Amino acid sequence: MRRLAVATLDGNWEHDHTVPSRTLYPHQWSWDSAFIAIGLATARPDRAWRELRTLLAAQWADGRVPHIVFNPAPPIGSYFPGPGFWDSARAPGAPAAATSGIVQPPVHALAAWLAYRRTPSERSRTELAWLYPRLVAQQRYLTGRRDVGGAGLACLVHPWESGLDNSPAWDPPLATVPADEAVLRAYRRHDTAHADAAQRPTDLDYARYVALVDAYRAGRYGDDGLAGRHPFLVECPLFNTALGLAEHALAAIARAVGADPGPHRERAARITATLVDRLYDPATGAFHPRDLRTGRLVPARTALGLVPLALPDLPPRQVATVLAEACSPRFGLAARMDRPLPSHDRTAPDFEPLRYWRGPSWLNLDWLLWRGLRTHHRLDLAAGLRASMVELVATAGCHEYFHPDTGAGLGSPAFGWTAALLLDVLADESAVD
Ligand code: 2M8
Repeated sequence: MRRLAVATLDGNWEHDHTVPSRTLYPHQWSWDSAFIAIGLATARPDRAWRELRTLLAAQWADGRVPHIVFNPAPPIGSYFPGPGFWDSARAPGAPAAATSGIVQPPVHALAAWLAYRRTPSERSRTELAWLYPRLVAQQRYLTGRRDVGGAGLACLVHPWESGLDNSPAWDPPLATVPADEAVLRAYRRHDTAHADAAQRPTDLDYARYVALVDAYRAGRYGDDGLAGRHPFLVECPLFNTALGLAEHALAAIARAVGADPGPHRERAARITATLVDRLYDPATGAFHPRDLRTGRLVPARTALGLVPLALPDLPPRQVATVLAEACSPRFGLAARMDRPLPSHDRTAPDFEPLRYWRGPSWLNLDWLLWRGLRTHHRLDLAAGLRASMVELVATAGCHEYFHPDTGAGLGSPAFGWTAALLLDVLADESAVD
């Protein structure tokens, strides 16, 4: 399995970064690269650092790390929306490379720290020292310009920023985004040429995704006054968990590079407390996104609501209730799992076992939860989830996602983070960080 995973990453390596998939995603994606670096550190450490360096070299002047860095090599039109649509060159503070204008969950500081822990050499320390101020600037952007709600959490302006593009969590806030399907007719989706349309977001979803990019791009990706004008503004539990994990990782990185870890520890504690205060629902015992345009929590019970378990300072009450939710028939977490963990409540009427983030199992969600289970000393459940991850890849290969009942492979067949995170769990059975 290790050989298969390394071969998958080698096959997706593209001179200075790894593509998530040769067919579906022929550029560099932000959170994919972080997960991929974690796996590369176990097998190709030089590439792990190169991966993160390439991504962070495309950071904007305001600190944002773009969700896509476009590789000029693939033919124009090989991915939609491509560099022409994003038109980042006209935005103030954009880097020389063509990029998108939005972000993804900030799992990069954690990735850098884990890569360093795997290969704690002098070279790694130099890389860590190069990354440190850039990772700090990324946090500053997210907790500053993106704190639309004013409480200290980052706000998302597009479902793509969550990484869980078409999660049912985004249905209510998306419903009010004007969807002009004529816009889509002017462009052409490419994903459905490479993957079964039944496993991808719908055309209506895409029409809204495009409308949201249009709206953000019209303001040249500026964040001033978003509250009054932008049609999609949400605080996401997964994204903000990553934000908190990043401060924990930055505290460790600061120690390693001779900087002060204190401010990072304080920020980490603040983010966890605010997450509990704003996104926890005692009625469900889980976390939910907050729609800033209505002020309300989104009721859907998706895997997003379990991810705060990854925070080491999550209070015991939330740890207990999130575990109860994860172990309920909705998600079926167990020391011996009879089915993979789904991305959405499998008892919900809108659960769709084939469609992308509306039901299928994903290794990055498993991995985040697996880390949380170890952090909170639930080694029995961590072992069950790990076994489920290994079995998925053993049976179906390094697929992008998996059928949550049968484990059959879905989406792209040679997917970067599936390979990378598998390498991490294979290399690391018992350590608690
Ligand atoms: C998916 O998102 C892209 C848009 O960013 C797409 O559907 O074209 C998501 O699964 C996202 O989480 C992931 O980073 C990206 C590349 O793997 O693909």
